[in-house]
Amino acid sequence: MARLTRRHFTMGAAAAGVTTFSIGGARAAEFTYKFANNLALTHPLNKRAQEAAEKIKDETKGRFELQIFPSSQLGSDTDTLGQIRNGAVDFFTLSGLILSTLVPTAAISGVGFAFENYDSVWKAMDGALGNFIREEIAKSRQIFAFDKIWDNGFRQTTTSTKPITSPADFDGMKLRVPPAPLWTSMFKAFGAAPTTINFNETYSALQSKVVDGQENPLAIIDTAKLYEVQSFCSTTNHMWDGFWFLANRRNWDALPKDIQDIVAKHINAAGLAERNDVAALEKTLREQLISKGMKFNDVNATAFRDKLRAAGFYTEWKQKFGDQAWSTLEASVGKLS
Ligand code: X2X
Repeated sequence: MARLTRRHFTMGAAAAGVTTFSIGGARAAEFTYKFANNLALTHPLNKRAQEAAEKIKDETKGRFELQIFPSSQLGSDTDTLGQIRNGAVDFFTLSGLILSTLVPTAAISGVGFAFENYDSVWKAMDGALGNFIREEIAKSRQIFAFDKIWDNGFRQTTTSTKPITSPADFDGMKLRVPPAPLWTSMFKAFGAAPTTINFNETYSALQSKVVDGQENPLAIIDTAKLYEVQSFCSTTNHMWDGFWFLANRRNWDALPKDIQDIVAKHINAAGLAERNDVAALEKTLREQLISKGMKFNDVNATAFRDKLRAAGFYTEWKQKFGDQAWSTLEASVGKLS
């Protein structure tokens, strides 16, 4: 009953445009913004976002509250992309590849074997390539991306059937890939049979054997407990993937400048901290996942890259992305096609 009364009071007060007070006496935030993501609470992305939320609340003296919805609680990535565009969600972390269904060139950072290591990733994504993609995202007018892209990691291949030791092991393999044309194209080029499935349905698709494998960084294989339904992990390192921290343009513009500055400062700093966390995890998780029963093997990346080249993957995507985008990528990472 108390809850009902309070809810009515809050709604009435909000409708009347006056500041609301909760029953405990703590003042409700003036701005409550929703941040959606597809990762478990235990992933560094959510830990760092939580820390940022606390710092933002402190520094805005409670005026701004960042509400975090992990684990696709507000819907799949495909659904949430719709919600960040129309403003039902205020912030969303999304892979550039999935974002490419709205901003085609955002997928370019996911070209197979483009980045050799983290040094080349951050040089490109904090430099010319990242700037180019952020400008393309901003052109959508509905959304924009914060300065610092967050890390997902270098993607590895897991299966329940057999290890991937050479490209031939991909032949006809039923693999889950995220919903993005570049992913489907790449795994077809490897010879596999990719199926697009949103991340929030991936565990159950693996468990019920709708697909035999998937590919994700170790931090996700661990925090999403994919080791429970996958036996082999082959360190294919076929792609680096990151999460753009996206904001709905209209809702962002509705914030006072001083609050915008505080939010952006803490979000970007949290992104940098998250990058370090993920890099550290990539060094230690292999042993942990082995102790949880996964069998690891390393591969010769050259054979996989040659397979993509022979299948015409680079030629096709160079043409799709266009000369400007492709030369921006090659200026950062060297010649690809
Ligand atoms: O869907 C995936 O595999 C994930 C979690 O890595 C992305 O968000 C692209």
